[in-house]
Amino acid sequence: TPPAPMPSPRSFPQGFLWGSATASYQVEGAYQEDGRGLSIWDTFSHTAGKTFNGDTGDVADDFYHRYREDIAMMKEMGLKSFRFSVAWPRVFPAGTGSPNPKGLDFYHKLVDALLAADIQPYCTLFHWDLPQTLEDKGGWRSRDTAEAYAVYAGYVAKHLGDRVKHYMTLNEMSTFVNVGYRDGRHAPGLKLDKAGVAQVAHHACLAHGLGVQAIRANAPAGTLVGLAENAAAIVPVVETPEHVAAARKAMREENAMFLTAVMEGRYTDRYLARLGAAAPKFTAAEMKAIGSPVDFVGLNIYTPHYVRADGSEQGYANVHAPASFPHMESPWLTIGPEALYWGPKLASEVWPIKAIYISENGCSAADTLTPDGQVLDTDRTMYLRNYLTHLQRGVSEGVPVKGYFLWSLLDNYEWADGYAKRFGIVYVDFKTQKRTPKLSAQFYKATIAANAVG
Ligand code: GBH
Repeated sequence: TPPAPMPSPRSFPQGFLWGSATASYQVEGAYQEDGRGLSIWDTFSHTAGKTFNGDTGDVADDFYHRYREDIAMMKEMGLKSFRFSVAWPRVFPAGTGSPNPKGLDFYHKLVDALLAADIQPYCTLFHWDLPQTLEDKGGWRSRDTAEAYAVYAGYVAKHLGDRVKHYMTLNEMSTFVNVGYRDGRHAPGLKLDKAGVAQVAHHACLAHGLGVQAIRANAPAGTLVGLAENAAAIVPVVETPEHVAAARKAMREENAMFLTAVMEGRYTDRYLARLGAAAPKFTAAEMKAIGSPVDFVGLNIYTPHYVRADGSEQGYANVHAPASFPHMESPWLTIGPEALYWGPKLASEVWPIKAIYISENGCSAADTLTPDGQVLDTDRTMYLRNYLTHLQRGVSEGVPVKGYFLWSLLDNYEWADGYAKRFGIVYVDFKTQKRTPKLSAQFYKATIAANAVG
C-alpha cells in the first residue's frame, strides 16, 4: 500500500497498548538475594575494564525491593502494560537442574501487583543474563544451552501462565550474539570468528524456536508467544517506488541472521552464500523448530537503517550515516523517526505477521536536575513526539501495531555504559534511589490520556 497523508488529529485506535519496558539485570539489583545464581553480566561487570567506571548491576534501581512504588508510578502515568524480564539465574541458579522457588516468588509478586494495578504484564524470558554456570559449559556456543533455555522457559510459563498471557522468548538475539560473542563489548566478552558467531546465532534462534514450543506446551491455551528483536528498521532513503522496492528486499536480507530465519524457518541463500565455509551447521528439524509460528513480533526500534536502490543484483545498498547525522546522548542512537513507520510496515508486508508490538523505543539524553529538582528533557520529548507521530501514520494506515513499550520507565544500568547513559522517563538518583518523573513522563502521560500524539 502506498503511504497515506498524515491525518489529523493523530490518534491511535481504541485499546492501543501503551506501556514501558525494563530488563531484570538493568533494574533489579539484589544480585545475591533469595538464592539467585550469578549471570555472565555479574562476571563481566565485576571484571576490571569491561564497563564504564566499573559500574555493575549489583544494586541498579533496587527494583527488586521497590517494585510496588514503581508500579504506583506507572499507574499514575496511565500505563496499560509493563514489559519486564525474568532473570534465568533467579529461577534456575545453575541454569539447569533444580529450580529455586524463592527466585520465582519475586515474579509472582510482581505480576500480582501489576494486575492489581490493572497493568498487563508482558514477560521476556531472556534479556541477556545467562547463568554463569551455563557459560562455563560453553554458553551459546553450545547447543545444550538452547535445550536448557526451553526447559527454563516452559517452567516459567507453567507457573505464571494463569496470569501472564504474553511472552517474548529472547530479547535482541542480534545484540547479545554480535556484541557479546563477536565484538566482546558485552558479556561474555568473546571475540569469536565468523563461523563461531554464526553457530552462536543459530543456537540463539534454536532457543527461540524450542522456547516457543515449550511455552505453548506448558501455558494455558490462548497464551501468546513472540520475541523482541532489534531487527534492522529499514527506511527507504526517499519515498519513491524504486527505493521502497529496495527497502523490501533489504528487510529480508539485512535481518537474515535472526528475524528472517525465525519468520521463514530458513536462512536465506544469500546469507549462507555470504558465509560460505563459515555457515552454521544445522538440521532440517532445527530449522523447522526455529520457524515455529509466533503470535506476534516485537520490534525494538531506536535508529533508522537507510537503504537505496542501486541497480545491483542484490537490489539495494545500505546508506551509512554521515558524520553530521544527528544523534541522542549515545553516539549510536541516530535520530530517524520514520523508522517507526517503515520498520513495522515493511515487516508486515514481507511476512504474514498478525500483530506487532514496538517492544522498545526511546533514547538516552543528558538529563540533569534543575535547582528546583526538575528534569526538563525537551530533547527526549522531541524524540518521542516525532517517533510516535510516524508510528501513528503506520497504525492509521493499517499496519498491525498493537502496542508500544517505551524504553525505559527508569534510568537504569545501561550495560557497558554503566549508569552514564540515562534512558528513563523517570530520573533516578543512584545514591538515594529517589525517583523524579521527567518532562518526558508528563508528555507520555498526556499522550496516553489523549490516545493521540500532540
Ligand atoms: C536495547 O538495545 C536493549 O534491549 C536494552 O537493554 C538497552 O538498554 C536499550 O536498547 C538501550 O541501549 O556501544 O557501539 O557497541 C538497543 C540496541 C545494540 C544499541 C548494541 C547499542 C551497542 C553499540 N543496542 N549497541 S556500541
